[in-house]
Amino acid sequence: MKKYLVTGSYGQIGVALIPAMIKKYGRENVIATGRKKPIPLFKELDVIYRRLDVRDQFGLRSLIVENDIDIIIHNASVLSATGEKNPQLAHSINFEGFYNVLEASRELKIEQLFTPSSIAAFGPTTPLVNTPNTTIMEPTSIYGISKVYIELMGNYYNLKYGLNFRALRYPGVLSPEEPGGGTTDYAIWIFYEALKNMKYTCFLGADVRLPMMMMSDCLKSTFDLIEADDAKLKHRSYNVTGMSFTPEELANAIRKYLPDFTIDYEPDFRNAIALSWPQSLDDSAAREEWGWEPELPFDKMVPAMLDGVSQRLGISYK
Ligand code: AKB
Repeated sequence: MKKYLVTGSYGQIGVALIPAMIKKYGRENVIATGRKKPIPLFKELDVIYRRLDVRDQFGLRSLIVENDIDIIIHNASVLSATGEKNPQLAHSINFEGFYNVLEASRELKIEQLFTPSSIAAFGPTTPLVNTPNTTIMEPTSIYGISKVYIELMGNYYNLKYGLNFRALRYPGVLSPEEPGGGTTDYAIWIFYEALKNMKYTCFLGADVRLPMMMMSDCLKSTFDLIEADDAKLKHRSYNVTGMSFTPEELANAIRKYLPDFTIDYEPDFRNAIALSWPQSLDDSAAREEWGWEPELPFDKMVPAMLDGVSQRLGISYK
């Protein structure tokens, strides 16, 4: 069995990924790391958790060596909205942190480095409808620029040093867990506010269409790419998507379950970020090269989110 190290393990994706990895690979083979104290869920599951700031290259290398790590999943990142509030923090974590992980992976001969990229790697000059896997990438957010850096450096280390680098351009990822610092987060908060207050004020405009996927599909794509046969891969970074919708379409779908739900719109700086991102993605490269196929469509996502969020809030809506 391989040994895995996960950075940024208590983020929205990490809290779903770590339990799924433990189930798949065994508790003793998954080392979760992060800058803060372990979250209660990790204590409950007896997760092996080590404190790590990815900017600390010595701490990172010690963990890799002491735990005999084979594969790194590098999730630590400042997301789009937080990044615009603090570009300097985003630069130090997203650029310097990634460079440390990349260099440690090369020097310590890590078998595979997986890092999420994002739809944020695209920008206003990209064709924004059915965005191809290979196209213009001129993002305007610090987060998006860091994702282009990650993709290009990962590809460079693959060509120059043979590092087995792989990345997925995640769209907005939907799960009942509370998200933090992203632009696509509205599509989760809307469920919290609908269930608690029957109304939501959206920070994006009514017609801003963005690609999204359910967490189960995000985890599926991650495991599928990590386990894909290298000989089949013609790219290092892949578009993946599950659905695309606007806030208004999502509100209409929620109304089928909560007829009294209302939404209004007060677009802020995140609206401009969202307008510079793809509305939908062409994920045919992932489908053709490693068999990617999403499982959860829009009409199943809405009741799944209502069930999940209502459970977390202890509110019954049926
Ligand atoms: C964000 O909104 O910043 C993230 C992303 C799309 O990468 N969810």
